[in-house]
Amino acid sequence: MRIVVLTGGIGGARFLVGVRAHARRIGAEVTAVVNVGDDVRMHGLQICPDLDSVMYTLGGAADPDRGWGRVGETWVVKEELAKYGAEPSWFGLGDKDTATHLVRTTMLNAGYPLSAVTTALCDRWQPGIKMLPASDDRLETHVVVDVEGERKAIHFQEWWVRYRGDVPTHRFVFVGAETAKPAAGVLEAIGNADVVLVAPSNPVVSIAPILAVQQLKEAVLDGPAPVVGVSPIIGGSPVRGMADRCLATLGVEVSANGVAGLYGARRDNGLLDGWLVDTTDESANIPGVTTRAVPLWMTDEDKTATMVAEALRLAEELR
Ligand code: GDP
Ligand code: FO1
Ligand code: CA
Repeated sequence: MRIVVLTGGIGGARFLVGVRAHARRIGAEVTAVVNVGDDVRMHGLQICPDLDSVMYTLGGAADPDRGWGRVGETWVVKEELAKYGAEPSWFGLGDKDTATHLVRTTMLNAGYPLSAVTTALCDRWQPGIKMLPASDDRLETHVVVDVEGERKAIHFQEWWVRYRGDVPTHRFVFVGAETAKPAAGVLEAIGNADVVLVAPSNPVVSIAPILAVQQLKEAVLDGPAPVVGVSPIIGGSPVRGMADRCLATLGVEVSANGVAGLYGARRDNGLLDGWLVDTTDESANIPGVTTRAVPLWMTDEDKTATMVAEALRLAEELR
């Protein structure tokens, strides 16, 4: 069986730990198609937060509390940059993390596509699944906000890290989406998939930027595989992060139903055939989407693997 997972960073990475565990039990292959909308050039380095969250988490090097970056990280480079007054000083550039960005930026400057760079970095981390960026082209999430008395678009990282989303926010723009192509290997993976899972990632700034790559979205919608999503919202709020703030910006209800409605039913040219909601959201239902209530707390690998097994079972029923 070939499983493709559309994923963001922290939440998606934890989901992928369960997907990998279950895939090993049933002998399935896993390909993660990872959001690149968070990617940012800072201090001359190309930083890919969601790819790195997935790579470090599956490689066993992620800091579990912080959620992003490396366990045992130090911040000497960051402090030295601040002493030079090198902006942005609000972004947490870790020393260990900087080595990843240096290797990646060197390879990108040498002309390698991000997909090849990711494969090279994974050679060290051995994530145990195939990791692909959604696109090898520039695709950045920018956010239209009101700051210092003016309306402007800022990079997602500035919105998320500098402002913590705590500014009047009007919309999210996926810069480059009109021309971005699926990364090498993405269309093949989707075309060969037996099932496509949508990780319990932030629907607005993790999943939507992936689907903004038009040919990728079409490949999923027109592909042979059933699409089963997992709600990132339990009992009306996100388990962590700012998905509620993101959904509110879109005027979408912060609920499992609201997210499923945003994704849409496949029969109505939307994304979902199936939708897993938490047992506390039993009443969720979206016309055209088969909803199943199972425990959705990813508190450990086994619980997540059980949730993944449920998603695959639902996909089988929907085939
Ligand atoms: P990010 O890119 O680093 O923000 O990570 P993702 O977008 O991949 O995932 C963030 C989402 O994961 C948040 O909206 C959380 O609600 C969701 N999440 C985190 N932990 C859990 C969990 O245990 N269960 C579920 N269902 N969702 C979770
Ligand atoms: N998130 C923060 O909240 N604060 C930071 O200083 C920060 C630095 C950072 C550096 C590298 C990296 O790969 C991720 C980093 N993140 C940081 C997370 C990043 O903002 C992600 O885009 C969010 O977690 C949403 O996915
Ligand atoms: Ca992200």
